[in-house]
Amino acid sequence: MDLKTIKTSPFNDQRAGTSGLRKRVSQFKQAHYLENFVQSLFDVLEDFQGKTLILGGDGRYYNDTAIQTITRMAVAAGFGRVLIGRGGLLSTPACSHLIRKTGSFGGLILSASHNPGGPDGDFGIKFNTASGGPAQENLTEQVFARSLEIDQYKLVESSDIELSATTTININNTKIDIIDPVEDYALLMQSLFDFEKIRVLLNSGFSVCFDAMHAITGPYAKKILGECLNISTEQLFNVTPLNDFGGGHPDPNLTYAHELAELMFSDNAPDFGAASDGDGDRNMILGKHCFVNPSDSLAVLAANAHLVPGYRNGLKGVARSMPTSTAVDRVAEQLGIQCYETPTGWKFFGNLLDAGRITLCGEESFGTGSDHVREKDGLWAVLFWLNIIAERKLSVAEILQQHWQKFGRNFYTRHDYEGVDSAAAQMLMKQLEQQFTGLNNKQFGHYTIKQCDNFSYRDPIDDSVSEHQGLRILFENGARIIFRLSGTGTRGATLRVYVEDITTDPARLEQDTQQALLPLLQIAEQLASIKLHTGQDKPTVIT
Ligand code: VG1
Ligand code: CO
Repeated sequence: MDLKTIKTSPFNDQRAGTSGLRKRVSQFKQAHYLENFVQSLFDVLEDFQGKTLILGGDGRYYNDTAIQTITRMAVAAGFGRVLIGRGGLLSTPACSHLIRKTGSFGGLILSASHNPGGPDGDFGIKFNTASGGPAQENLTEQVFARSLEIDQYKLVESSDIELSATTTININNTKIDIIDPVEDYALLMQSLFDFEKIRVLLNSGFSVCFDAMHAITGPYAKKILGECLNISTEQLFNVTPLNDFGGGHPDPNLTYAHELAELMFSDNAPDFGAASDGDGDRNMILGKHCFVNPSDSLAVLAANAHLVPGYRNGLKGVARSMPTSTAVDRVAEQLGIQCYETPTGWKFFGNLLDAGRITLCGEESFGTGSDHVREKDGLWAVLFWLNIIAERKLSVAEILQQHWQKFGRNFYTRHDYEGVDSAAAQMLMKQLEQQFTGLNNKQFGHYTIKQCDNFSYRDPIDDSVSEHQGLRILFENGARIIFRLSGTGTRGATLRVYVEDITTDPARLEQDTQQALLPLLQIAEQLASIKLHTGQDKPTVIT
């Protein structure tokens, strides 16, 4: 087939955020927009001729068109093989696994994760390297620089490829394989967890439900939870991926997965409930009448990992993103292993995982994962919890209570203010940071400030430094208030306020989170005038 070179001119907004390039569909649909980004990436990458590229996405609107375009460009660029999930589908963790398993050069994941989809929603694209993890900042910055200069891109003139069935075709010197998106991932899960034990738990009457939120985990849940674990189809909700996620927000939290949350707090609540996000890397875990805070989830997984086949030999170390609560730090201390604190975003865990410094890692934003892939992994976390429950024979609530009794409890909440005017959000951050020098040792009731800073991270493996990763107000007793602006939003700014306090007082362990954190929330308002700057009296989402 003929190669065609198309003239183009740069856009100036193709810098990757926390997790790849994420924009409104209307922006992505502009002529040459996607092509410019992909060609900028191919221009910057080296030595991929003849090698394999993995390609797939979460099935959102524009996924199909983008798959066709990228395949034509990958052929023109000289990849030897393009491996595409059937229907153009691959979850983020499954893509990461395939890159690693097949020894591919890298992969392109088409997703805007938890952001809404559809013609008026968002689209996104992210490049993962041979390790299976998201590209590091030095690469994404090179791509951005290239995107400001680009004047042409190349593609092969071919008709659309058929994505609906597994098959192999050749275009010029490139082999295109359409593969089952679930199979390899399902095998990986079976190698890590004791499916037989989980089946025994389920047969004993322990009831489980899962909400795929009309996103990518639908087919994975049907195979792994439905076929392998015999969970009935009535217990698997919204498992048909829709290109607009049924009009919902595929974000597994108490606000956007409210149907599941309501069920889990109702009289006929099952014993266990879980949900995942647009691209399948997040998880929300609920027990009967009980919500597991993601920071606690990471700590519980770390404390119980030795019960699970894949982690029986113990953990090398753990890591959490800076705003994630320090619950896992105390588990690490007891286990005598290192705990690393990284900036927000999975790309920062990659080096630690590759270097064998850590086995488990996680973020407060409903993301947990391990060295089995180089992304966070939603269904993996669900299976991990089920395996722990099958071993310990306790309810989710009992596991949490016992954890808090042993390690103390981190009260933790995140308040998101979405759709804030960008300039106003910047002003809030600037004015707060300006006060920092005067805040040291300042006392608010029984909270005394120990340190305030703008978090900066030096990667212990490659010494790269990432600055301005969030404003931290740290108190003497371990309490923290953190302010950050989101790097994944596409509409104005999203302010995230993370608040945490620690207690070991047995009488306080069961206290309501928002109640326990009220004094710190008031300090946050006092210091940052959140209502004034955002023009909102209350957060859009409370976790
Ligand atoms: C958010 C979360 C962050 C996560 C990122 C990508 O980023 O806070 O923890 O890594 O989303 O998640 P931000 O910059 O909006 O706070 V996702 O599920 O792309 O897969
Ligand atoms: Co996601």
